[in-house]
Amino acid sequence: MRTQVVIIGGGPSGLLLGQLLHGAGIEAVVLERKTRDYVLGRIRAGVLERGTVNLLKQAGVDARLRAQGLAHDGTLLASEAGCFRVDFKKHTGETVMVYGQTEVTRDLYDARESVGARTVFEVADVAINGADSDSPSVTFQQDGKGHSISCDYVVGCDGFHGISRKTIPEDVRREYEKVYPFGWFGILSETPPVDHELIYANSERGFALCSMRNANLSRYYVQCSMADHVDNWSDDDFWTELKRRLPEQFADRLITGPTIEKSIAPLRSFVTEPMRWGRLFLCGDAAHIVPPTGAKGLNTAASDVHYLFQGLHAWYDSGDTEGLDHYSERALARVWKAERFSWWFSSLMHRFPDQSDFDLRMQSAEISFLRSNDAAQKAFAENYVGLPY
Ligand code: RFL
Ligand code: PHB
Repeated sequence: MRTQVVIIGGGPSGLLLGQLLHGAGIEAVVLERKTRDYVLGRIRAGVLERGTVNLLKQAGVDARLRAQGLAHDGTLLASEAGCFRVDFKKHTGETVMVYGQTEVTRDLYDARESVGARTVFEVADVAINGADSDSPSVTFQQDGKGHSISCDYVVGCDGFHGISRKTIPEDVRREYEKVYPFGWFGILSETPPVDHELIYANSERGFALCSMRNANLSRYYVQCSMADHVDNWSDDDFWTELKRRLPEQFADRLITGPTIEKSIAPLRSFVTEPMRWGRLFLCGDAAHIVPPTGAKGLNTAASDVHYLFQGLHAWYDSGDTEGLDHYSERALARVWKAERFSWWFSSLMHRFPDQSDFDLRMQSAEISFLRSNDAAQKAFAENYVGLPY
């Protein structure tokens, strides 16, 4: 079999790229290791930058997002010293959209199906061959049978644990990593959110975040040890811990209920360079990971897709290789800025096991500076709503 682009991974980056390529008349096959239901069962990101929303619009998959997404023009930051708001709209003129990754992915799968684009689920043993030649191919197993697709380009959208990044030889690849000494325990519950905006809280018991998916679906997180396990926490334990980490005015009005999902996620900063090797390109979590503080993971995946789509479109349209030649450099320039913001915001809001009294004072001084300084709030707002592409 032959196609123009093989996309490995049917998460948000692979699906979004596939849909944009389809719109430009470029044929792509998406290979996904899991089932559609499994992919849609993963609860992940919740906040979309303007750039991500625009790309979804460009891909023709923004109808439900426009109807059901919640536009937020600020966020609350809490600490022992009190609570304050950063106004995105005032500082940048922009808002962010609260709309879950699960819904983005569902919209993309539905759009793919409605145009008859090909997604192959439950593939195994995916391997990329000849990425450094002019005629790459991808082999895989499905239903116990071997398959091979030859193509012009291969795009690795297969997440942090995928095979694409590891296809780039070790002497070409350079990796940068920081693993944080804690995780986030997240729950979903069919309860009204405690506030109409997100609350990021730095408390002496550790970080907490109040987020949401809609008017009757809340998403809450508390910082936890990576040695912890979801089964160690009853719903009551979770709600009690969350309330202890929130300012009183929110703890008092928090509406609790049964949780419908519980998971623990590790926190990691990771970047691999370059994001291109021959005819293989990496997008999203396959190339980089951020800690979730600031919600940059999915949005950085979307900006990669933007740069790569521009490059592929120009190449198929006119043979212009400029966009493909500069893809890695352009994507990485933005990735590193998102890495910086996520690392800084994570460092500001969490309790670290080895934090000295001096470190704690530095954290409070930085929060206090952010609270009182307009320029600092503007810088925060610019990063939160998303740096320009
Ligand atoms: P994904 O979503 O991981 O999708 C990759 C897809 O590739 C498939 N795959 C393969 N398919 C074929 N062959 C193989 N060999 C394959 N290996 C893997 C996988 O099954 C999967 O379907 O990467 P993508 O598309 O780049 O999207 C990136 C985002 O998912 C990610 O950045 C965010 O979800 C990160 N993230 C969060 N970001 C936020 O902004 N806010 C959050 O609250 C947030 N929570 C999270 C997260 C990531 C998590 N992970 C990865 C552990 C919570 C978790 C648990
Ligand atoms: C979420 O709603 O899951 C969410 C929101 C903001 C973040 C991280 C996660 O910074």
